[in-house]
Amino acid sequence: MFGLNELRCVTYGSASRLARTRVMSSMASGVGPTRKPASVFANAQFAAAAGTIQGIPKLAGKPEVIITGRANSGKSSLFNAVVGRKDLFHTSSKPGRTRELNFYSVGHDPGHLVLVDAPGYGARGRPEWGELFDHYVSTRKQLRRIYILFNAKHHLNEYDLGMLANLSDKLLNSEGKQPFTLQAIITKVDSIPSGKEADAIRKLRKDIFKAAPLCMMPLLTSVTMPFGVDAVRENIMDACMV
Ligand SMILES: Nc1nc2c(ncn2[C@@H]2O[C@H](COP(=O)(O)OP(=O)(O)O)[C@@H](O)[C@H]2O)c(=O)[nH]1
Ligand SMILES: [Mg+2]
Repeated sequence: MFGLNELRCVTYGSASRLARTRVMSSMASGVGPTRKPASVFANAQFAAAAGTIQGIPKLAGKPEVIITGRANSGKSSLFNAVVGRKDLFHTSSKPGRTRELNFYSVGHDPGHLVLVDAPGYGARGRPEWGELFDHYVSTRKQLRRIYILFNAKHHLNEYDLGMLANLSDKLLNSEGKQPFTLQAIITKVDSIPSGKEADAIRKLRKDIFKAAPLCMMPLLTSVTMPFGVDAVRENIMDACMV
């Protein structure tokens, strides 16, 4: 086992920095204390699924974030942890189970924001899932942030590098504006062999930065410990300005 302090050390203290940023920005805008994550993420519910480009639902235009990553990187598990549920998002030890974009509204009606779970990419992915994801990312007006997940136990592979390059290309639109931001998350940090945590995380962080310098510094998570889930909640709230 390894200590939480060691992990905090390698995150550059991102959780506390985020909390501080939130306090400072709420003071700057004069709006007073922001909402509590527990109330924002309460009452999550399935809203719609899209297996084709034509099927992408309009919904009410609430801010959205989407999660991507290789199959099995922990996407659905992390969203379950964020909303405090065990099985709202379908998890599986077998890759390739999510075949559609799944939209979940979060918060009491009409909801604060929408979480979008996506099929994994990689050797077991399918070209039509990639087209669906690409179309959504290129056209969705309410998209605020993309979360790209990396399993702490793996090195980046050609699919990860391809996705980071693809998303980097989309970070600036034809008018030179940035329609959304890109945030990396290193998942399953509990599964790094003891004593190798700092090296493994440092290497992944360096490789992500090399591939996509505009991608934000990875957050670290484990849903089994659990670790880092609050920081992800705060991060989503910042992205959606909730
Ligand atoms: N040890 C560990 N296992 C995890 C963690 N997150 C997810 N898993 C497991 O990894 C597998 C794939 O998770 P899932 O969320 O379905 O991945 P997805 O395909 O990216 O949506 C499941 O067996 C999960 O129980 C974590 O933080 N630590
Ligand atoms: Mg999944």
